[in-house]
Amino acid sequence: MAIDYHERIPNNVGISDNRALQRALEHWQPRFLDWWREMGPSAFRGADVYLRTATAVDDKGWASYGYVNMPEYRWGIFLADPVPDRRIGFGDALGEPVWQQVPGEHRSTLRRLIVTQGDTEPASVEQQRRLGLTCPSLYDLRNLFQVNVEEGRHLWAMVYLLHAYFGRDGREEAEELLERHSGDRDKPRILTTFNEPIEDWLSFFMFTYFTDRDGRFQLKGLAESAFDPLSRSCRFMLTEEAFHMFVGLSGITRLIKRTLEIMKALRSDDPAAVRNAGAIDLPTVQRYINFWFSSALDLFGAEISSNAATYFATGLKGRPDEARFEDHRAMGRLRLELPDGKGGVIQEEVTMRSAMNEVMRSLYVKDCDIGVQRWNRLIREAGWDFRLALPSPRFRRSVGAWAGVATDSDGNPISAETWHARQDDWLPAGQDRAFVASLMQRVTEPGRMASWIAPPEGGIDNLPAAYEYVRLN
Ligand code: BYC
Ligand code: FE
Ligand code: FE
Repeated sequence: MAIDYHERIPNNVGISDNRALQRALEHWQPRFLDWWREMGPSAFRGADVYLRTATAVDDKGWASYGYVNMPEYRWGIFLADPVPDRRIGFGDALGEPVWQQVPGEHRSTLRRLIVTQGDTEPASVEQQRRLGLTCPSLYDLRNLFQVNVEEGRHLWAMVYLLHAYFGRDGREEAEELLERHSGDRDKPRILTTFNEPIEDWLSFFMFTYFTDRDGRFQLKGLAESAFDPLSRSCRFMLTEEAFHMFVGLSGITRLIKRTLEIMKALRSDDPAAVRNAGAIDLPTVQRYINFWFSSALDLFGAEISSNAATYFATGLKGRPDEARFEDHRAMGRLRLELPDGKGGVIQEEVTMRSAMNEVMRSLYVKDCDIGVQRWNRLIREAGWDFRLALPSPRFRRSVGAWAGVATDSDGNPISAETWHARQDDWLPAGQDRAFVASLMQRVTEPGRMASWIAPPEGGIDNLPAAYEYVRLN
């Protein structure tokens, strides 16, 4: 179905055929806009931003570009087209037709999954709200805002499902999605990572590289869901997520390129010298990787999880790209390495289904490593010995078997004293954050870049990098 932009809420799900649903969503819409004004991007209120808006949901030609004053962005409800005769692809109900309604017995579990997903979307906008004040270029500012409006739309996607399929409970949950706030003491966001402040652009690029990538994996799992409206929502969200991955990967890559230019000019990799020259030294980049990667790993849940086993068995949530797996019932077993509680490691074999979170996490770790290897190639080609690396998945965990177990960045258990003595080697310390903050100066002249980042290889929508992507007015 084509997207209808004449309606108050653009959509391709025919909400005007269901008056009660339309009214409920039109009631939520002004609350969303109030939230956006209060908790969304805090700078450049009157600016016109060169944004992409969805115009169709197929793979090709689904976007149009143009200047938008952000609160007037046309957020709406877009589902990917249905797959004819779609069947459940995994779990106990393998091969049965997918559901167009929520089965009563899965109602509360499914609602919880949708609420958890929905909660992350506005949370990320809240976390990023002050970054515009210190944008390194207009190009980057525009990309930040593009990510923000799309996360806003991802919230719409989950709110539609809550309103359309979960009755009164769903409407209440939709209200609460605007009442919890990132980092709020009384009403925080549900998952820990989404309560971490994002105060500088290095953190923003790390977040889009690592945290949005968790989003991609979770959305891929939910795109397999037997609940077809959820699957169709997530499939369309994934088309937008590709850009968020690009922002993270290209952002860190450009930052490293700039650092390598400075190191070449200085003929030195001395962090103090690199910092003096206005770039971010590679050991600092490594500490930010350690922080955001370990935080993102927690988002996959516990290594052994009966919740995860249930999601899989009942068809609520599959593995990313489920079709690529051989055994869609996942009847095998998996060997895990777990802490023994005495400073050592034990091997334990568990059912594959109960280890589903770990299966997803391992796929995610491999995907994260691809970018790290690309950055290392740049560093090697520039003639330096330094190498970036992902820390061990055991490192600094707050959820699951390794939660609270002190390890070094290679995952070897260490004493609490060693942890305290060495954590500043592994994680951004106050002075790292202060240094990075000192570089965050707003640059708004078209085509100019802040000192610490190289220009992009190209612009957006085939325009040059120096295009005026944001008109400040
Ligand atoms: N923080 O059985 P377990 C995105 C809780 S990102 C705090 O392993 P489960 C985006 C858990 O609730 C993708 N608590 O849990 C990115 C449980 O509590 P109870 C977001 C946590 O359910 C960037 C207990 O620990 N989407 O889209 O298997 C920008 C036991 O854990 C955390 C989803 O997450 C945590 N990190 O797994 C914008 C998909 N982790 O029941 C957007 C939907 C676990 O004991 N969510 N707990 O009180 C899920 O699939 C699952 O809820 C989780 C957790 C994988 C997150
Ligand atoms: Fe999202
Ligand atoms: Fe995203």
